[in-house]
Amino acid sequence: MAGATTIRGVVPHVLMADLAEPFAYSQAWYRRRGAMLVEVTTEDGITGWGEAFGPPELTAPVVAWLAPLLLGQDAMAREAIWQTLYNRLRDHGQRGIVVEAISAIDIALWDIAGKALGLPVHRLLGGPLRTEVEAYATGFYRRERDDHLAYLAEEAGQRLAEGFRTLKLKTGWGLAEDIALTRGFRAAIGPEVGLLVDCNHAYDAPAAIAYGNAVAACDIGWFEEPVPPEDIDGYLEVKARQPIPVAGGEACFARWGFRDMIARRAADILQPDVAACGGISELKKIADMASAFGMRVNPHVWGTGVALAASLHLLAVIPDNPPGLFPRAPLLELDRSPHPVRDALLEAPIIPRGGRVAVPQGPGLGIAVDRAALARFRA
Ligand code: SMN
Ligand code: MG
Repeated sequence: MAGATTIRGVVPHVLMADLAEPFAYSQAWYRRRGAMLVEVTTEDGITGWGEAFGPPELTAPVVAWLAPLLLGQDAMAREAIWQTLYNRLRDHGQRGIVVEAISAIDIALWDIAGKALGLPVHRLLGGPLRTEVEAYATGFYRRERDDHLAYLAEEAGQRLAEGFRTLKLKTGWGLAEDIALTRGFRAAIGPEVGLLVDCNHAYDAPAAIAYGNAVAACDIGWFEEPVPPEDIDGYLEVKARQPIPVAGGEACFARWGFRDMIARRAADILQPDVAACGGISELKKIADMASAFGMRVNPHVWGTGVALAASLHLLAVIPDNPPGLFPRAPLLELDRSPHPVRDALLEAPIIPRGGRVAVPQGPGLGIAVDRAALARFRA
């Protein structure tokens, strides 16, 4: 069926930049940082943008492989297209790189739908419930230095001066070191600042339980990815045997990947990433499942302004859990670690004010990609 919103082009863009100072999380060092953006264009000249989490060099070929399935389809048929793409690679996909590539395409189709209708994505989703969200600051990575507590405390001072009220510390450097670092960091930031910790599944269940009990007095809001994402029984043990609420989900994919986490109540807080879990369409379904089970949803966000904007539109409609006059609204994850591509990509960057971020109000994702930045960082 040919029409105005018929898809005419699907182009993956691989962008990459060197970092001035390498940093590590518990699984790897980063010396470069990149992005994989998908540009989908229609017959009537609308351009939609999407983004995939995960290594750009791996997700881009999957998008290129899927592109022929999209050409000639109606971009408004997001749900039908999602099912076509997922089903076509189900026997070889279901998670990881494949679902990340589908996520980027789905986000671009929502951008197109909003632009075609002249409405921001959160209004297509039936929102907004809220027009701005409180952000927590992600960063606090390990650097190639020895004075870890000193540079982390300095970084904390910068974030607090910017208005953030909650900080997420990276751990996973060994149990004894993590306990000392967590206590030292809490002492450095004082008792009033919100503190979250994320070890990126550096522990098994006994180590995670030992850590959680050892830092019980540090008033930690959540303990993120205590054990590997495949170990649901490990999550349940950690939840039962240490006092900190458990978070996870940035390495879970699609409704089926979250089904067991939710049905077994393996975490207190779910963290689907819009650029990984299957896009805006799939994150909404996951959030609705979580709502039915009374679980909090705080999306994981780690990309450029494209993924950030998509996350903000979802944050505008994720239900309060539970609702009430004084609900606990979901938090935005705002990565403040260096990312040259992210910083240059949008014509008008999305910036926090007083630790809060406004949901974009323009049509679609409500952002404009700077073509000069695309050219500058092309890998
Ligand atoms: C994270 C995400 C992506 C790469 C490294 C670390 C982190 C987070 O777990 O939650 O932001
Ligand atoms: Mg994490």
